[in-house]
Amino acid sequence: MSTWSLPERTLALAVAVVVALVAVAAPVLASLYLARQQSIAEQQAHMAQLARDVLRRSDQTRTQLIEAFEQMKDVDPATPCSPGRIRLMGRLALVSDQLQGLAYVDGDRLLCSSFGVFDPPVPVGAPHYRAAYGGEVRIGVELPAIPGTGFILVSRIGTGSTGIVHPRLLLDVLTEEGDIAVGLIGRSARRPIALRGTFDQAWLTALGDRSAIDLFDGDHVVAVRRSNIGDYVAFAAVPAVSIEAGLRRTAAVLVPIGAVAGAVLAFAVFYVARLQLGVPALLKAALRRGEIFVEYQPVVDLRTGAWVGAEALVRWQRRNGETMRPDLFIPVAEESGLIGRVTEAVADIVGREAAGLFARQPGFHLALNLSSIDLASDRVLDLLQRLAVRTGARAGNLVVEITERGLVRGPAVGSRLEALRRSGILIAIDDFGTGYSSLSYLKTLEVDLLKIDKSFVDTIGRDAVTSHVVSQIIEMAKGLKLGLIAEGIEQEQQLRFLRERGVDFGQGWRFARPMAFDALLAGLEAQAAAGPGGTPATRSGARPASA
Ligand code: G
Ligand code: G
Ligand code: MN
Repeated sequence: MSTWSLPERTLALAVAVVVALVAVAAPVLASLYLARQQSIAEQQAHMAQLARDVLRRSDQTRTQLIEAFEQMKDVDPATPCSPGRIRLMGRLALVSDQLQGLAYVDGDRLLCSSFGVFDPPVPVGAPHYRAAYGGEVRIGVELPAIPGTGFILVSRIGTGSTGIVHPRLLLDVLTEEGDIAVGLIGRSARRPIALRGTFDQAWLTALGDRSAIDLFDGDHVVAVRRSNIGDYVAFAAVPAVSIEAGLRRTAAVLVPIGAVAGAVLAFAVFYVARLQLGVPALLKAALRRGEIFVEYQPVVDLRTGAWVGAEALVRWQRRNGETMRPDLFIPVAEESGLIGRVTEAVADIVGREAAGLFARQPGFHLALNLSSIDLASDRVLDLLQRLAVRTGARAGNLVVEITERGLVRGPAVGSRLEALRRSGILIAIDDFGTGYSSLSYLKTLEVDLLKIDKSFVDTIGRDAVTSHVVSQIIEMAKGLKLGLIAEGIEQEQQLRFLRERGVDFGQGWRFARPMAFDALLAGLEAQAAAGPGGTPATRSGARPASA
């Protein structure tokens, strides 16, 4: 039994709601996080692939340029554009798949190329930069008759031999991936040679002296690869927003599912919580409105089958028809301080329904369940004495059932029980065997009856070990001269087992279910026509009503 106070319960339930929300939110957030990590990792690999492709093409181009320069090196500076030279350049361009053409540059003028002599010469300006390994690079040079394309011109220093490179050829690594930037960057000059999209100098800085880096700077997923042979690096970058677009699609599926699951879970927890917290208020109203009533389950003499007594069991049916189970609301009543009023209500109902009962049924007994909290107060004595007066009870007609747990509540309980016994009320230990299983209190406390819990009776004929425990309980009770009532008898086999071992009394659906008082009375009268009954046997100190 839980002994939490109301604020503690409220706190616990608030925690439960929070836990439920976290339980749903955490996997959703975690999977979004993982999806993001996964997608960054995928993009990173993709960018590295693209950068490597650009680099491979650029290295190829460089190699072909150097080969061509080798072929062109025996130039006669007097006739750099002779028909023989132009044919040579044409042949070299033809065998190269990366070079658009070859040319001869004098100063800042392009005199001729594999396409022919330029007349007048084409001004190409000064080189944009000089590569670290010897080579002058001009970028974005337009050639006559091919407007709109900025070619890359690479010249071998001091020779005028020049290669013409189409920038798209270097970057021709992707099909239709709109927002991916790729480029070839002159490393020491820190200048783009060929570029599609935008380039951030910081990426080159991040590369430093390393030959490769993969980075995610928050805005872009970037891969930079340095050439082993040339003074340039290739990079590819994709903006984070396009990753987020993919994530949004994932989130668009995950988040609603998570939100719905979370809402359902939180609502369920909240509903249960409210119901739990609301029970004391509902119970108060129920006590006021008379939604509480009592059913009586007969206790039978196992040898004769006669009804010798009955246990009063509290019932609560709400106006909407819902029945509340006592094993659920009794603990709540105990926690919220309402158990005293429940006990009073039960005693009051029993007193009314069973008024004068024992005058007509002197050998019968009625049992009430008491909570340990009831035993902590003096009111319980008055309550039972009043009940005794109303029902016409004499010693042995009234029984109180207390659970084992209730019994170990301290010295006040012991003295209260003694006072009850002095006024002729029998004490039964309810649910025996399920509680503290320390039997010492049986010797120190004066009790009259043991009720063997249904869980033990259930094992008879099914579980040899536990049914052996039943036998031991029976022997011990006999040794202590306690009366025994077996609870929850449902089968003939259980009845036989218990009867053979000398158990006097029993309760269970095998005999009768809890019933209204009228039905109990009717049953008793029908039985009176057949023969006499009895009361539970008691130990020497207690006087059974039939004596
Ligand atoms: O028969 P039923 O399912 O209602 O019993 C459920 C539990 O509620 C049993 O453990 C029984 O002892 C307990 N109980 C039934 N009526 C009362 C009562 O009036 N007071 C107390 N304290 N417990 C009761
Ligand atoms: O007070 P106690 O814990 O003994 O409560 C008895 C409980 O056991 C009540 O809920 C009562 O309705 C229930 N009960 C009584 N006899 C039987 C029975 O034969 N089978 C089952 N399943 N329950 C029973
Ligand atoms: Mn009981």
